[in-house]
Amino acid sequence: LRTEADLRLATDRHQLTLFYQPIVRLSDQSIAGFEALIRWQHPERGLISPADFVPLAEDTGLILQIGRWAMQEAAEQLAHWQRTHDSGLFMSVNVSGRQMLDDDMVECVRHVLADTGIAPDTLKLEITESLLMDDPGRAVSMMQQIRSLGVHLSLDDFGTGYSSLSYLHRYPVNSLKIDRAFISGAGNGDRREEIPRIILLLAKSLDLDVVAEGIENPSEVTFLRGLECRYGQGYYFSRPIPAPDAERLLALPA
Ligand code: G
Ligand code: G
Ligand code: MN
Ligand code: NA
Repeated sequence: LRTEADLRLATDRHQLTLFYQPIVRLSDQSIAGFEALIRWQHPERGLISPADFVPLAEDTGLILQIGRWAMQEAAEQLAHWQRTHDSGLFMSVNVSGRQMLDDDMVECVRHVLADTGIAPDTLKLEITESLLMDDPGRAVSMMQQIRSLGVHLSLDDFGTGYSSLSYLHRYPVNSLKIDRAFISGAGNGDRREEIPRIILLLAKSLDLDVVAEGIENPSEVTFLRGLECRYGQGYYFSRPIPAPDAERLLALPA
C-alpha cells in the first residue's frame, strides 16, 4: 500500500479530503480563519496523515494534481463560509516546494480566484523555508507573481528551516507561522521563551503578521498575548476537524 498506484487510485476515487483547523485572534479567541490540512480517507485503513503520503506525492509529481485540488476545494469552502458566516474569514493552504515552483502555479491560483470569487487577500498560501533553498531566484519570482494577484504568503514552520534570518527581508511574505517547537512550554519563564519573543520583535519591525502554531494550554496563550502576537492555532483551541464540525464552531455565539 501507499505506492504511486494506490495514491493515483485514491485521487481518482475521491478518497482525499480536507480537515480544517481554526486560526484564532489571540485578543478574543474568535475565529479569524482556518488552515486546510489534507487527509487520505482510506476505505480499510481509515484516516491517513499527510506525513505518510505527501512525500510520495512529491516524489511522483502527483502533488501537482493533489495540490490543485486542495487549493480549489479549500477556496470553495471559504467562499461558502464567507457567505454564510463571516465575509472576512481567511483560508491558509499548504503548498509544497514542487508545486510552488511549477510553471502552472500562478495560472492555477488565478483560476481558483476567478472561479470562487473570494477576495484574493483572504487566501493565504503556506510555504516552507526549504522551498527557498533549492532555487531561491525562481522561488522569489514565483512569490512575487502570486503576491501580484493579491494573495497572501505565509512562511510556515518558521525558525526550523535552514534559511538565515538575514534573508527574511527579501522574501515577499505577509506573515510568519512560529513553529510549534518554540511555542511548547512558553509561559513557564524559562530560556526558550526568548525565541518567540525575538521572532515577534523581528516580525514587528518587518511589518509581518504572526501566527503561533501548536498552542496547547492557557499559559501559552497568556504569554503570547503579552507579546501582542495576533493569531494562534493549536489543540487548545481546536484540532483539525471535518468541514461540518468547523461549521458548528463558526455558528457558536461570539
Ligand atoms: O495535519 P498534519 O499535522 O498531520 O500535517 C502534516 C504535514 O502535512 C504538515 O507539514 C502539513 O504542512 C502537510 N500538509 C497538510 N496538508 C497539506 C497539503 O494540502 N499540501 C501539502 N503540500 N502539504 C500538506
Ligand atoms: O507543517 P505544518 O505546520 O503545516 O503542520 C501542521 C501540523 O501540526 C498538522 O499536522 C496539525 O495536525 C499539527 N498540529 C496543529 N496543532 C497542533 C498542536 O497544538 N499540537 C501538536 N502537537 N500538533 C498540532
Ligand atoms: Mn501549515
Ligand atoms: Na504550519
